[in-house]
Amino acid sequence: MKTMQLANGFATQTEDIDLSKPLDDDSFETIRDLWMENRVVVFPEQQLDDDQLIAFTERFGPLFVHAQASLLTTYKRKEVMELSNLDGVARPVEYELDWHTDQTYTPQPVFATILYGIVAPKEGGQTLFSDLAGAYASMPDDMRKKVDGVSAVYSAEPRPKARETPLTEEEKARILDCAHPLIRTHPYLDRKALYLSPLHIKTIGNLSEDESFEFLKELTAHATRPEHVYRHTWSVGDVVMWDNTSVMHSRTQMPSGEKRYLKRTGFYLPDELAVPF
Ligand SMILES: O=C(O)CCC(=O)C(=O)O
Ligand SMILES: [Fe+2]
Repeated sequence: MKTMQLANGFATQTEDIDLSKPLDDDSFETIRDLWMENRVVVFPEQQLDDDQLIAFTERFGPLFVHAQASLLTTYKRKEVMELSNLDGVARPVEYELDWHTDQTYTPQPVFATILYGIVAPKEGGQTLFSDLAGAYASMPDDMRKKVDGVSAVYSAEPRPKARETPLTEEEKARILDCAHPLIRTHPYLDRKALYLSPLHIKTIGNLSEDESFEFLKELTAHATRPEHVYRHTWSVGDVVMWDNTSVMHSRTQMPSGEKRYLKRTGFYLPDELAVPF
């Protein structure tokens, strides 16, 4: 398989793979290894219907369904979310989105998220990735001491109310705050990463909310230094798959008038590896 490195020590792009066909065992293993090693893989020029997108996703693990069901109402199948600002969609997704890691506010967060580009903006609406494994490796000792053995408490209500999708009463009762370690060991690799979701962290260790916020800013600044970031500019047909145990992501602003439409799936870890450790 031909690949091209996209960023400093992580993120890669394949050049000759068609995801619409069922993957044989060898191709599957190769892609899985490539993805876990590189945390982010871009598969350009794909053409997938929903069944094919689901079949590809499901090959890797149990299909993800979003904890916040109110986010799903724009689409037919609960395993496929739509991020769209095309005319007529009920809730246009076109706002900037702060750094986060998916579903950290659940006890067993989703392993991978997959986005598939159907309409790409000419400008803006990039997806940015921060390499949290690289950020762990480059972390200064004094910072590492402050995260080693420490947990953070996560909440589904985003800190700045950026998402315009507040929890319903039912969701508030069901999706409770939960804690995860700030240093996470990869479920399959001998590799540690900072585990961070700035959009969702409420408190860190014994710090107050204000102190936690200050420390979180320091950690985020370190993790998003340019050498740890890959910026993905969307083209129609791109499939981008990332490892939520090892990267966090954000979305940049889009000039008004730009159109963007992505479909989104994901898969979970098996239960015995699913709780971050
Ligand atoms: O729209 C994007 O670029 C990213 C959206 C996002 O955070 C996600 O799908 O998890
Ligand atoms: Fe996300």
